Amino acid sequence: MSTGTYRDKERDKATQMRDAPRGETLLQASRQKDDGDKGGKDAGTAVITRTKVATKKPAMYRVLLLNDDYTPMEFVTHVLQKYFQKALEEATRIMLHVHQNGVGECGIYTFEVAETKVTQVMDFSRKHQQPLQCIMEKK
Ligand code: TYC
Repeated sequence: MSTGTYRDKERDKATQMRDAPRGETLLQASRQKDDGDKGGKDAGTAVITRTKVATKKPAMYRVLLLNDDYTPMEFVTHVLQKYFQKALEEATRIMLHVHQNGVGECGIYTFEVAETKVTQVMDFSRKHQQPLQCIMEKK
């Protein structure tokens, strides 16, 4: 059950989207055709149901690394390679961007993938006693 935090609500939404039926009824038209004086009970009754497949792009989230004065540069590039599938050159570029600007983007993902990455990086940093911070924000 949701405890009502922003994070819980976003997770509920993501789950609902995943489990929602794919079709959505847009029009249900029922037409009573005049059957003149023939007196037929249900003669000329038509039910037309048109169904449109409702496709909706999922909300996307940026995963960001924050700079600090303590975490070694090599640790950050390792994190970018291990959890964000970056090659060493790209990992180094992102790490230096964070080092110089205070914050930088590691990738853009759906809510549940972004949340998993943040948790993985935070757990890994804590395990290695580094203060590195990883956050997510809605695009
Ligand atoms: N500023 C850190 C240093 O000089 C390196 C660093 C880069 C730390 C990026 C965190 O997200 C970070 N050792």
